[in-house]
Amino acid sequence: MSAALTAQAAATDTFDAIVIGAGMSGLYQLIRLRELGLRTRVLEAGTGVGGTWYWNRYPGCRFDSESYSYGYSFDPDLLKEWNWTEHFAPQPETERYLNLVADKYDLRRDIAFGARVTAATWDDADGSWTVEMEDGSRHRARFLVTAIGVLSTPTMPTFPGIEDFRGQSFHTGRWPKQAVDFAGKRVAVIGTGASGVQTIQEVAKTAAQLTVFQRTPNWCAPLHNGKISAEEMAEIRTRYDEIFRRCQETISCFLHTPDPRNTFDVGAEEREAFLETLYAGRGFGIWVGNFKDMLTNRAANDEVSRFVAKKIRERVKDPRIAEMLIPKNHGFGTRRVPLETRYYEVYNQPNVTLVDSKAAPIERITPTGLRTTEAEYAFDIIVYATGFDALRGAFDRIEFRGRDGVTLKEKWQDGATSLVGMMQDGFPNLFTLLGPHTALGNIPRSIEFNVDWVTDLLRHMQRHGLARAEATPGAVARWMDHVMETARGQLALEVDSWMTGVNINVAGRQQRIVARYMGTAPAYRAWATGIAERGYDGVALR
Ligand code: N01
Repeated sequence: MSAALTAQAAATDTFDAIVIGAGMSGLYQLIRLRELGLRTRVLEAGTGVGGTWYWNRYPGCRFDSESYSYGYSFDPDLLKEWNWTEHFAPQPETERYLNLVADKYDLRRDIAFGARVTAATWDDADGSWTVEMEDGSRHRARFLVTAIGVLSTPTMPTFPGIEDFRGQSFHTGRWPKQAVDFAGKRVAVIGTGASGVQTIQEVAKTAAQLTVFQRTPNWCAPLHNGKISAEEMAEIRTRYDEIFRRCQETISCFLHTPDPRNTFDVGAEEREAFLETLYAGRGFGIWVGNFKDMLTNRAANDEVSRFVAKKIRERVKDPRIAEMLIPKNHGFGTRRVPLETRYYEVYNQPNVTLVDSKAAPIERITPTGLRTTEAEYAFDIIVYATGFDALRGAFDRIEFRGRDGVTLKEKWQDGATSLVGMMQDGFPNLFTLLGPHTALGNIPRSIEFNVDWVTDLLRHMQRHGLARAEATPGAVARWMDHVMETARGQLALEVDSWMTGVNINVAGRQQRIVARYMGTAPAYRAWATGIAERGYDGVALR
């Protein structure tokens, strides 16, 4: 290790590296930093490891990626040891899996739990970050890695009266550890994104009455989950190399990737048969494995929307409810497609009511329920499935102050910028693992790549006795031009969603922007790898 990296390691609150967050990226980053011999501290706001899979314990929460494509790929022993029990694992299983990883690598000894970071300030004279905690304590480190997630800052509606409600209320992204009993209860679910859909189909099984407040319907598609038998798991294990290779080749690291044909390359009958196959298939096939022009060609997109609308009409008995559930303001796949298990059939149950909260907006939460512009409702439990301040919300909650005294929030006032989502000019030695404009998709695959990229850069610095790394403004500008270029012509940009940076509940998040990298994961990796291969071209090192 270079002298530059060891000089600070003596004081108890001083580390070589600090990682914020002990979710999937933070845990893997800790493992890699230890390999470099760096004294590392992970600061985690929760009381356990798991990040997304620690906080989101709402009923029905599970993967939408095939389990065996989602787990870590870096450790052959872990792959041998761990058995997935369902094609799309439920949250408790994933939380157990991440705890096993923490145990196996003895990670907890380097993690501070219940440790919420409020600020991080770069000291240019000293070449280190000072990290401030909610309890007033401070830590210092030469390197700061954010592993704070993409969808980790829950947002509540701005309705008045939320505090006055006398029943129980929960946000899906901050679900309590103790089980919530819905049996015999009058339950409201507000929000019908991926979290709402998973919650609704589960709560409908036991609630006396479930009232769903839907402002914008989403296009949902069947998950087709199933148990994995011991024999099947043994067979999957023999294919891990092939599975992870496939994830490296596909556009967003899922097992699915677009069909090479355009929608109208084939006749109507063949097209319908293809869509039927996708609809009957597991996971994201119908979204990510559809005709390759489905998300850029309006007529092609209309074809798929028409097909899925037909399915909704077949599945929902009451034609009026079916029409309420069919999106009219956006085409299929232009927002994140929630995957479901008998979601539409829920609306055939006598205990379930769907309310159009665009036609009759919620005016306020009352002590006994809520009031819309048209009616008053009484509830025992209100579930807020109202989403997250996605992508940059977690960054805004921490005051990162860089080399020139400017905060990241100020720097990003007109939109976030970065070098491959992982580095910022003006913020030396700050590595933002799932920062804005990294490749998302099947996220653990992106996490492993990004962590390895940061680790390789730090190794390069060790080898060459370097203490500082900072993206150059020119490299950031070139990357951002590429980000904008890949977004051109995408129908998703015409729709409000977290993917276009819109959140009605957060000030300043009303305008659609290019909020994420919209190119392919292989193109993303090629760009980042190119930087490394050219000796960290675009990164000022000294
Ligand atoms: O959040 P969302 P989410 N009044 O933003 C409504 C990932 N995820 O937590 O669409 C009334 O999608 C809002 O309405 P509208 C996945 O990437 C993954 O469900 O804005 N309604 C919308 O219906 C997903 O995309 C998995 O009109 C209000 C809902 O709340 C992302 O997380 C599982 C409202 C928010 O939907 C976010 O999903 C779950 C208001 N004031 C989530 N404010 C898996 O992989 C918001 N809404 C399994």
